[in-house]
Amino acid sequence: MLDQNKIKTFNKEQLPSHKINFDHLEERLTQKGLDLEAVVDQIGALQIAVPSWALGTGGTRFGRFSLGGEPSTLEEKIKDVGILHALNQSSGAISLHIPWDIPKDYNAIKDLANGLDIVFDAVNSNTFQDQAESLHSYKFGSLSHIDKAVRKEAILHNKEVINHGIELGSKALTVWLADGTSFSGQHDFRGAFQRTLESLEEIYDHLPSDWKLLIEYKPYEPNFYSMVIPDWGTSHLLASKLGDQASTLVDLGHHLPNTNIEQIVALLMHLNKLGGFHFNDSKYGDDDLTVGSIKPYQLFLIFCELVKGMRETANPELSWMIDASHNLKDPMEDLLQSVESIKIAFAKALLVDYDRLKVAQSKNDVAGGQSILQEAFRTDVRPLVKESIYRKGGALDALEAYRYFDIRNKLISERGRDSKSTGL
Ligand code: AFD
Ligand code: MN
Ligand code: MN
Repeated sequence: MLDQNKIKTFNKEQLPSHKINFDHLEERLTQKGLDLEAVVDQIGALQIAVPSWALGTGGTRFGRFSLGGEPSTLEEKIKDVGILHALNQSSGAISLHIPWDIPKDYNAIKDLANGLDIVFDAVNSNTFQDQAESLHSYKFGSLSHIDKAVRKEAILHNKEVINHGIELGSKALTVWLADGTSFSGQHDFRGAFQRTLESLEEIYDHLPSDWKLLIEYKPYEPNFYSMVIPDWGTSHLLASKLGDQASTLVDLGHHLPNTNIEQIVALLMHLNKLGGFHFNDSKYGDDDLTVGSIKPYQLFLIFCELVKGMRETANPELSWMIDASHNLKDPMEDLLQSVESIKIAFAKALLVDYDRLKVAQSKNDVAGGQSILQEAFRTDVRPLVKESIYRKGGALDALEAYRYFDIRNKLISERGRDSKSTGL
């Protein structure tokens, strides 16, 4: 549907001179001893995994308004990520959700992804919905369930998810548990924690030696009184008890209002236990809104901790993934906006003069420290992001190009107005 020549034609119309103007930045970067080429390369190298479940309309418990042309097979999902990646050259990975995305033919799926320059990031298990072949119900939990038989089934499911991932070249399993309670007295907190730990130990033992186990946390929903893994501390405690291959996954929407997420990111990196992200944004809860659309300064501060952490800690390679649910926007447009927000926050964080910041902190120069950060945040880095994508053959304006090529209508004519994606 999209090839580099078509994108080149689009770019030529957008920018006949083929020269993106970032003179104002060049001088500033040089002043700060930053090499423009290196900054552009770093921005270009950042690849953000697209969640397979977010390529369709997510819906809420109050309804779902599909817009048609949605991918209803794994092949179609991979093709959609291929379109995004052709446009922004920054979505070179997909995160699958099992059993929604079980390949029928691993080699065919790998060839399809490979042909689109896409790799498989973390695979996600699902013990929050009863599966067709489920002998038991996950209604009262899974890895923490009081009934050993249910726990065994949930453990087996996670091992199967790892096996699917191994076939596809994935190197990480993300475990998010819906386990918890909605009423006091429903279960014993310590017993539920211990059962969860022991279940995770069995899953951990099944991990290949080059895999990661990413343990996600969430303070509420679908349970509303307690969750078995409610916060970063519990996730970190489990990851520490399990071993070096286990770490914490930070989903930006999984914090109570006003939580200082950048501090959590800093501490997890200090402990070499930050495994990766599910990027989104929220106003009130796990709203799964477009990352950077509500709190762009928070996203920038998170990236400042990431840039420092990647330079100063031994934290392992991160999994950069989006996790959002689109109800009002075209999912593909939302994902293009998400990736752009992430790249802009990262580019701004690269511009911060961390040496000067350290000096300000050593003198308790509060205003000085704040202005160093805000000066970078207030810099328009879009030309750098555009250049990093343009050099790799992407579109100068991915969202504009998506509309210019009328992709949604092409998908609707190909797949029909009623095609619905599986998943959340
Ligand atoms: C829901 C959960 C959690 C999980 C995702 C995919 O809140 O974020 O990572 O589904 O399973 O959003
Ligand atoms: Mn998530
Ligand atoms: Mn979530």
